[in-house]
Amino acid sequence: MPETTEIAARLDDAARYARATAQLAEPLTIEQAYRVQAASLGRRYARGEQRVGIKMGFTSRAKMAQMGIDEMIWGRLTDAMLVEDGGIIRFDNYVHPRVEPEIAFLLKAPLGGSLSPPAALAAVEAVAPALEIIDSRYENFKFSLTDVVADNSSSSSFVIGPWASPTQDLSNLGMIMEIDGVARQIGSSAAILGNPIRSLVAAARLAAAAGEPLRAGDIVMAGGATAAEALAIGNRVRLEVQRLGRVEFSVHG
Ligand code: OOG
Ligand code: MG
Repeated sequence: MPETTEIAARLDDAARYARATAQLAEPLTIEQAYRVQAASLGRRYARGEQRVGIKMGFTSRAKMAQMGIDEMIWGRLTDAMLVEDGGIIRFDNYVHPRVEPEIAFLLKAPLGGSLSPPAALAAVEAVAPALEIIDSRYENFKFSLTDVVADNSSSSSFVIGPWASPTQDLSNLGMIMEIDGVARQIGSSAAILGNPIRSLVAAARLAAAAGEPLRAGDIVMAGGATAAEALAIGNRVRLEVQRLGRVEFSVHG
C-alpha cells in the first residue's frame, strides 16, 4: 500500500488546486482511510487552517441511495471551508461541486463518547439551517467507502443560516432547497436518522473514538436530508427549513 502521507498529499493537492484525481488503486481498510483523512487535514492545519467541527455523511437513505454507500461516515470541518450566509463561492475553486440541505448544531459544552439524545441536546447552544457544498476529489464523483473517507468525506464548504435556540422539536421540520427559484429537493429533517439529534449522538461517539472529542464551540453538520444537486456558474441556492429559517449562497465564475 502506498504511504498514508503520499495519498494524503495527493488528496490535499486535489482539493487545494481543484484538480480531480483517480480513485485509490489499492483498497484501504476503514482505519487506514481515516488515517489518510487525518494526515490530509494535518496539511491544512499546517497551512494555518483550524478545525471548527465535524460533518456527518450518509445519515439519510436519500444520500445512501444516491451514492450507493450505506455506512455512516464523518469528516473534519475547518474555518477556511465556512462561507458566509448570502455569500458567494467561485466555481473554479471546485472540481464538480454539489449542494445538499442539512441541519447544523453549535455546541456549548464538550461531548464525550456514549450519550443519549437528551444528553446530547443539553450540550447544544443552537441549531441552524445549513447547506453543505460537497466536492469529491475523485474523477466523475465516484468512490468506494474508504475512498470517500480518505477524501475527508467530500467535505468542501458549508454555509450556516441564522442560529436558533434548540428548544423546538427537530424531528420533522420541512426542508425545501431551491436553485434559481425552483424547488429542487424537498424533504424533512426526519430523513436524518429519524431526528438529526441522532446524528449528533453518532458524531460525538465517532469523534471521541478517533481521539478528537467534540468541544464547546464546535459545529456539527448532521448530513444531507435529500440527494445532492450539481452546481453551475450563476446558480443561487436557498434552503428554507421550517421554523429555523433560510440560508443561501451564489455560485460565481
Ligand atoms: C459523501 C459525503 C456525504 C452527506 O451529507 O451525506 C455527505 C458524498 O456524498 O460525496 O456529506
Ligand atoms: Mg453532507
